[in-house]
Amino acid sequence: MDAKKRSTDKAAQEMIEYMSQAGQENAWDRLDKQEPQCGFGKLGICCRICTMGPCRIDPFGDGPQLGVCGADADTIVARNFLRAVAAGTSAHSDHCRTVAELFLAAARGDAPDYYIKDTEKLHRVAKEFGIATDGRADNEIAVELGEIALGEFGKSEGTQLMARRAPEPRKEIWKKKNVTPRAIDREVVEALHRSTMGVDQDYKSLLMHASRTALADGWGGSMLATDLQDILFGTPSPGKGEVNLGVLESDEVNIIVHGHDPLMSEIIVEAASAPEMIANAKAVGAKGINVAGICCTANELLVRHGVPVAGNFLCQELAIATGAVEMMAVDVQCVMQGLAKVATYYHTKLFTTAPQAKIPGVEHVPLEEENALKIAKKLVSAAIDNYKNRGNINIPSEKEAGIMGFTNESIKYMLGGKFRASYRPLNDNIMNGKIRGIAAIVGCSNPKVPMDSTHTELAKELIKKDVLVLTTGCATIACGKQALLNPKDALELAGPGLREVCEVVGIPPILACGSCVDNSRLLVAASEIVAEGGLGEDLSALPLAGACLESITEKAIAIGQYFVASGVYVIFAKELFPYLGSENVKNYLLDEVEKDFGGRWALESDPVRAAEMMLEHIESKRDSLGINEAKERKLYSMEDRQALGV
Ligand code: XCC
Ligand code: SF4
Repeated sequence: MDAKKRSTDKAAQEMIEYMSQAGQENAWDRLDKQEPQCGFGKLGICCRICTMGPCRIDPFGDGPQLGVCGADADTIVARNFLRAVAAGTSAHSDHCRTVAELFLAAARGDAPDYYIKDTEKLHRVAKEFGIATDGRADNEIAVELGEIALGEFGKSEGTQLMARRAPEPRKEIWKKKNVTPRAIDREVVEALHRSTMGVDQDYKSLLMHASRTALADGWGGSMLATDLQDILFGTPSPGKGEVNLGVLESDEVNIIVHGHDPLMSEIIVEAASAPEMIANAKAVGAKGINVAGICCTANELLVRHGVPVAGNFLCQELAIATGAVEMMAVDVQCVMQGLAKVATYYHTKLFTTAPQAKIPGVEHVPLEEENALKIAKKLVSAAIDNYKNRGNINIPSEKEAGIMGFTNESIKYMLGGKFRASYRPLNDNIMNGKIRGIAAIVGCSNPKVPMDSTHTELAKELIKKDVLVLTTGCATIACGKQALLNPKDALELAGPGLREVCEVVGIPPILACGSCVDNSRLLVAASEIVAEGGLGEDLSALPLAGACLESITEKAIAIGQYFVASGVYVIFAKELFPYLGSENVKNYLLDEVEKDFGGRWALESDPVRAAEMMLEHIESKRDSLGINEAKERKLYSMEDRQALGV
């Protein structure tokens, strides 16, 4: 076991060593035990959709080329891809539905511990949805907005309201291809239906529906989740935060919130700051209560409240192994069942809090809308009571500070000021070439890749080449751990053009934009950059590229596909893309899809090479826009002027 091969982050290396010496297993050890992993699964050519199977296609061509039903590799791989997109869309969207339900309950006064924090955004989104706002109470507007939002999941007619935010030519493309997303539930149900035995057996047709389903995520569930959360919990604005296991305190009650859905964790943060809770903590000998986050719940709390982040996905087990965590409350997604085992070695009390997510042996305390604060206080009290049970602790010292919490709103504000908030300065600096383009770095951590290495190397390569980087999810936390969200440190690594612009407008070169549902913020920002003018008419014209070199979940496939169907070039790590067992599917996703949507997938695992590919793409878009030509003053003749009609 070589901890350095498992992670590039020192704190994690230390904890990996520590767990190994203590004989405690984590994700890396379990991965070792799984090796060699199934070659059919890696290529996406196994099918167990019906009981005539499970079937698998021989990738070398000697053995069977068809499943019992006659399905070929194209169909099987395309179905697997579509099902991944559907599952990813479900994850983001079911999270959104929970938020929408609570939003509505809060607006109706049925969830007394929650209230609307950003009324400006409430009015803005309400107007966008055609809701009358003049002379109406905020709560009344919010009830109507909440009802419409919930309708987005199951409405019997019409398409996603958020998709209207896309540039006109983009909407035309979606219309022409018949992929404008309808009700979210419908797209997911149809995806599952199409991919059952004996239904859709044309890989192109299956993949086209993958686009529609993914768009229901990006321009539906995810975007709606982001906006409703902003209205309910406040729209983030850039602020300081700290990242890595060193945020755990040796002399305070440490609470970790982990997962994705901020409903419970928001209230836990509130409960932990209640004077009586702090007094109780002091009564048991602690100096206070420290709440820290892991995964996207962490991102949600960080960008809104500056709550420190203990780590990203692969840090969850390591955090417990510090022995300093009194309580961990988990909600949905990316929560390893392995936590339950690790927690048995320590005093940590683990709770599941989302009705959708339980773990055997772990106490389940579901959030109740009417009693949220009371339940949160119960959890915080359990943490305080548990402080006395602490044994030896081993908290790595590493932590880094950075600026996080950039949104479409705040970027515009920083660029143009309160009264003239606008993307104009950004567009101008892209057009004059000081900034070459924009890159999105998104994704997870995966034990198959040395933790944080690819996200951070890629980010460094890109800013060095004057590309402005926007990041979300565990990739953001990776950047944070390596001080790349610290504006001073990051600016030193930035190319001269990017650096100059960042210094003038006061933004760092890597913008931490929040959780994975907040990838929708990038879609909105890109649409507004198009609307600002000068960089083409559609998202596909922008000098923009995305990358996800460390991923784990089906959600990443859904995100990738909605970016592609929105016209964006997306690079993914080849060995984490299990859909290459069909030449036709591969050709479509890596090439032909560009004719349909202007975006496509590309596969590359090496961050330096991926950065080059993104740059090539960005420069080719700049060429097409005509902003790379050396500008010469054109002397007009009389005929030229007449031709111009001036
Ligand atoms: Fe999960 Fe969102 Fe991936 Fe991190 S980045 S491992 S999905 S927590 Ni979303
Ligand atoms: Fe096999 Fe076809 Fe059934 Fe899949 S759907 S398990 S390929 S028979």
